[in-house]
Parts: sequence; C-alpha cells; structure tokens
Amino acid sequence: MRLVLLGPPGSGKGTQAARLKDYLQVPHISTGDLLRAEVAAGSPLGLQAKEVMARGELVSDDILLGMLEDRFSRDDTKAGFILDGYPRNLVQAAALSELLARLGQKFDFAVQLEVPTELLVERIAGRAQAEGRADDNPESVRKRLQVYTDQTAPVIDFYRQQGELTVVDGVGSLDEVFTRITEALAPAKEVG
Ligand code: B4P
Repeated sequence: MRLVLLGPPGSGKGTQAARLKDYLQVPHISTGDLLRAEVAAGSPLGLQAKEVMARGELVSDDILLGMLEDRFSRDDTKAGFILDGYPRNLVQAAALSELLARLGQKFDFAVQLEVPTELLVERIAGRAQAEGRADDNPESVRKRLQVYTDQTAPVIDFYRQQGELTVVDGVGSLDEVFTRITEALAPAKEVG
C-alpha cells in the first residue's frame, strides 16, 4: 500500500506511522526523521536544514525531493510505503505524483488526521518536556502551525479533488486513532 499521512504538527503522523508500518508491512518514511538524521550527522545538508527546522519553517523543496528520490531508489519501497511529513506544500505534492508516475507506482491514499489546535499545542508541549526537540519551543510551534495552515492545508484539497483523501479523527488514545485508520484502510488492504 502507498500511503501519505497528512496533519498538523502534533496530530500523530509519526506516532501512527510507526505502528502502521508493522500492520501494512511497508517502510515508514519520515522526512522529519531523515532531516534530523542529517542534522545529527553534521552533513552539509544537515547544516543547511538545522536553522530552518529550528525556526519551524520548511526546508527547501529541492533538498526534500533529492532525499525522497534517494530513499525511493531502495528496493524496500517497491511494495509500498507510508510517507510521514511529505508532501507539505503543493509543489511537493506535484513532485511526488511525478516521481511515482516515473517509477510506475500507483498511489493509494492520503490520510488526514484531524485534531483541534489546543490539543496539538498540548501534545507538543508534552513532547518538549520529554524529548527536548529543538523545534518544540512555543515560538517555533506557532510558526509550524502557521506554515501548516498556509502551505500544507491546500495539499488536503489536492488529494480530495483526486478522490484519494480519507479523513480520520485524530482525537483519542493511540489505540483508538490506530483502529480508526486501519478501519478506513481496510477495503484497500483487502484488494491490494
Ligand atoms: P516532522 O518531523 O514531520 O514533525 P511534526 O509535524 O511535528 O510531526 P510528528 O510526526 O513528529 O509528531 P506527531 O504528530 O506524531 O517535521 C519537523 C520539521 O522538519 C518541520 O517543521 C520542517 O522544518 C522539516 N520538514 C519535515 N518534512 C519536510 C518537508 N516535506 N518539507 C520541508 N520541510 C520538512 O506527535 C507529536 C506528539 O504528540 C508526540 O509527543 C506524540 O507522542 C503525541 N501524540 C501523538 N498522538 C497522540 C494521541 N493520540 N494522544 C496523545 N498524544 C499523542
């Protein structure tokens, strides 16, 4: 299955993708994790991305597409994938469609996790305490939410217009949200 998880920061994309990869037996590709690995390694790309991420802004589309092409060149993506954190704007959505067409791969679903803003802020504040991620401070969180509204929300319409969007309520326990996603995907899982 080829899946994209959409939702604002704190909506549970990374959390649910980590569970879905075992359920669907396909790799979980988180562009945030790929970028954080580059930052931790101190690579030239990581050095470029570090400040942008800490401010809560989007890293350049060219860097992201290069990373994605590189990841998709690995054999484990042939049977499917769960993309978490990409696409984050309409340019990236078009780039993903082109990449999949070039690879002869059919896209299945975009799953949108819906969570009210107050709860997002609460969850991220919890992670800030637990993990101390550089972009989980209040100022960056505000910026990330704004970037989501301005640039990522239109991606939801992109998939809706193509008839590829499934909306899932992201409020509840990790298990409750996971069950809702798997129920939404069940018909496609049986077919493919
Ligand atoms: P990401 O790593 O994608 O970060 P995120 O949007 O905050 O989502 P994440 O998946 O980590 O959090 P989740 O909702 O699962 O991106 C970080 C940065 O990288 C971006 O700001 C940008 O700079 C850059 N970047 C990444 N992709 C890019 C792209 N395509 N283009 C350009 N730049 C890009 O979870 C959050 C918290 O909520 C966790 O603590 C979790 O435990 C908790 N939680 C989740 N579900 C819950 C539930 N049901 N109940 C209670 N708590 C829950």
